[in-house]
Amino acid sequence: MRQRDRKRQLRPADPRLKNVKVPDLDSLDDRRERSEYKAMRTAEKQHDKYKTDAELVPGRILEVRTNYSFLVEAENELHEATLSGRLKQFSYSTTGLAAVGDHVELDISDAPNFRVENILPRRNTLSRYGDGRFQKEIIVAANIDQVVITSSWREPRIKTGLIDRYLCVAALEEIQPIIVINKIDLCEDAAELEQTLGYYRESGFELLYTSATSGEGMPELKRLLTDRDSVFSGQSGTGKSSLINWLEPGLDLRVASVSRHNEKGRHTTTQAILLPWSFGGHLLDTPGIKTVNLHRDVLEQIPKVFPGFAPLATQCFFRDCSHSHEEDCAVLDALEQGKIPIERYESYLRLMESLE
Ligand SMILES: Nc1nc2c(ncn2[C@@H]2O[C@H](COP(=O)(O)OP(=O)(O)OP(=O)(O)O)[C@@H](O)[C@H]2O)c(=O)[nH]1
Ligand SMILES: [Mg+2]
Ligand SMILES: [Zn+2]
Repeated sequence: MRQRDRKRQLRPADPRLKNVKVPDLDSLDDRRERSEYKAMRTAEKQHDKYKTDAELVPGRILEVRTNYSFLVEAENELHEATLSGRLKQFSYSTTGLAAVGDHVELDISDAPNFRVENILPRRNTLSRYGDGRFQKEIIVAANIDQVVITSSWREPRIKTGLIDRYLCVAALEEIQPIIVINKIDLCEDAAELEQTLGYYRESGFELLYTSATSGEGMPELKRLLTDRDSVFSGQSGTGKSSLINWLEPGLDLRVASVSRHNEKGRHTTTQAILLPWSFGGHLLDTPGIKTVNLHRDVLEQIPKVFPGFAPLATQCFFRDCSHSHEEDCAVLDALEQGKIPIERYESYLRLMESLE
């Protein structure tokens, strides 16, 4: 039998499958379209009739346990809640319907069976993308104020390319970035430190040198975190959990022992839970990442949002200047004058190349 005929024979004859609508796979590849679609469905759903006896209170998803069950904060209490049947029908999406940080309406009428009846539109999302063709989106958190880009000066050695990518993501999603360089106690050459990182401060970013061992820089970090919702992100072993434990000893998050952190590919933090600070606001500790993939859609925006380029890009002769071969390019001029370190410009080119 030819291969093609065999396939035909194997096709399922189940009549129930005939009317099943499968989501258009191409639309999964386009993030903007998808979020618009989601927002539209959410808006539609808002007009659906609720159960008449529903008693709705505002809440926030602190943890996504499965596609259908969550930890929700509402009226200053924590509740286990499930997705309402009405919303379940929309959750075919690969990424799930609800994300950590989502604002919801919680039906408390049938307590202790709490139901998430409505997911409100998101202000922003911090997402990761797979690097396959479809660049599957994984939402790390929604509706957050700031991302704490946590690097360590050594162990593991600082990767400024990663900081650049994070800063682009933050700019695109309008999330306030805070660059934290931890393990500053391991730094022996302050001049090298400043030479590597001073550019970020000069470009207007919040840049902190911290040590969870000596406490250096920690009061300043605490001040920036107070009353805001922050996501800690960065490579594994940079000290995200250690910083959080220093600030909020009661949490007692798991921290890698030095020997464990030397084993490659181990991640100490695995769960994503939005936790309240005792000094106001929330925190999300995330597992370490190796790289930050951006969605290819944003390629054209990178020349405008790459760290330090924003004020220059408006001065380039071409509005869509890619700062690579064009005449009258303010970025190339600044590079020539030594105002942009060559390392940053090379990092920019690498990022652009990776999105092409
Ligand atoms: N010398 C020094 N060591 C630190 C500092 N902060 C954390 N460490 C150590 O670095 C190791 C990793 O710390 P973690 O807090 O587990 O790092 P993490 O970023 O949460 O790692 P993942 O959860 O795997 O992403 C631990 O052995 C900490 O004791 C610091 O400021 N200085
Ligand atoms: Mg951790
Ligand atoms: Zn230019």
